[in-house]
Amino acid sequence: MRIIVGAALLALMACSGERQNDNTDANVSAETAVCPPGVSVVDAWTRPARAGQPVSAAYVTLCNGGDADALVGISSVGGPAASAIEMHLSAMSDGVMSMKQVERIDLPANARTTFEPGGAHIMLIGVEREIASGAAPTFKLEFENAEPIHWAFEVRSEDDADDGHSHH
Ligand SMILES: [Cu+2]
Repeated sequence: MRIIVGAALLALMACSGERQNDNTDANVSAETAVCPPGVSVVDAWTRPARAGQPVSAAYVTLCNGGDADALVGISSVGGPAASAIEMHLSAMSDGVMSMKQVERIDLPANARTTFEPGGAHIMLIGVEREIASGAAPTFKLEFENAEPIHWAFEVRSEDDADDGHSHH
């Protein structure tokens, strides 16, 4: 009897973790902002990585001055930066950070949406070539409504990206 109850509980937990493809259950930070018409890039950076590194991450801040839109695709331009590039959301649950792949990240109208460590991020799986300053990757960002954007991401080390939280 105890075993059956345990299995049912596990099934319930698995289901509750399956809400997908919207920002409502994850910590994507979006704040009201005055943006140029359409979707534009405010900031875009990626961590340095060596060829063959299993995973790395990139981050972008997008300003949407048009109607509600969504980021629906990311790919590398000029040769693959990684064997797979996915959009991920991070979420904290019971003190454990987990992440999941999503097909879209909503970009509310007249708002700035920020990808950041611990939140929405671009996951680079299987880094194919070195990512370093002077070897910055260019990504193509595709949107539901706005025109695609090609953007060279700035390469920043974790320390550069770390604003004010000194941990040395
Ligand atoms: Cu991830």
